[in-house]
Amino acid sequence: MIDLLRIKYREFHFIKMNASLFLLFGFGIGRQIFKRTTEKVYAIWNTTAGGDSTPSTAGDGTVTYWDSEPPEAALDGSVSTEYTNHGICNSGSVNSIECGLNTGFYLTLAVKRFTLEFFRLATNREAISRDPGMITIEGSNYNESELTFGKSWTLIYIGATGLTNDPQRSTFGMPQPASMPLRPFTSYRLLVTSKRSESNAVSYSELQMVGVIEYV
Ligand SMILES: [Ca+2]
Repeated sequence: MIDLLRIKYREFHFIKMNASLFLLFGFGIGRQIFKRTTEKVYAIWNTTAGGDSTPSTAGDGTVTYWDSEPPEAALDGSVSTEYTNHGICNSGSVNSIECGLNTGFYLTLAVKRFTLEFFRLATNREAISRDPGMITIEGSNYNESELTFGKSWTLIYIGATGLTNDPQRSTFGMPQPASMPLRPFTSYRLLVTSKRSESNAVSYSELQMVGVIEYV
């Protein structure tokens, strides 16, 4: 009897959770969660919205992301894996509010085009101080080879990540709507412009993008 009650309790919360997602995202009218397949994800640092992309490499010094926490980890569907970039700092830096800012990633989607309507960002596993606070998201329909140039990008979101109130570790924050008018793009670029507090990096486990997918 107790086990049956436990199952019913879990079912209630499962239905409640999905009802919330339905209200937030309006599933069922053509919107889907983007799922990365074979897309190459380019790590970048020292980059601002509208500016040229500067490549970031794996390592533990300045200009690097952790080798075991690459940008692909922010698009693998799991909140147990994360992307950590030091930006102007390194793994041994004194904690600073600047470390990891103006870092991020971009990718060209394998699908034909994607219109971003909402997104959610998920926290990293352990370091609350590394949580992104403000970000920019840009879209582009230029060829992949031209995406290092700032002129190829169109700003479609500038604002909060939805993590102002800590949702706990490895957990999605509040959904954030993309700016109007909504437009389809083949590529997306995310940059972190502020974070919660002093630390030696910026780190987040997942970017979940919800919108309308046009297939090839
Ligand atoms: Ca992940």
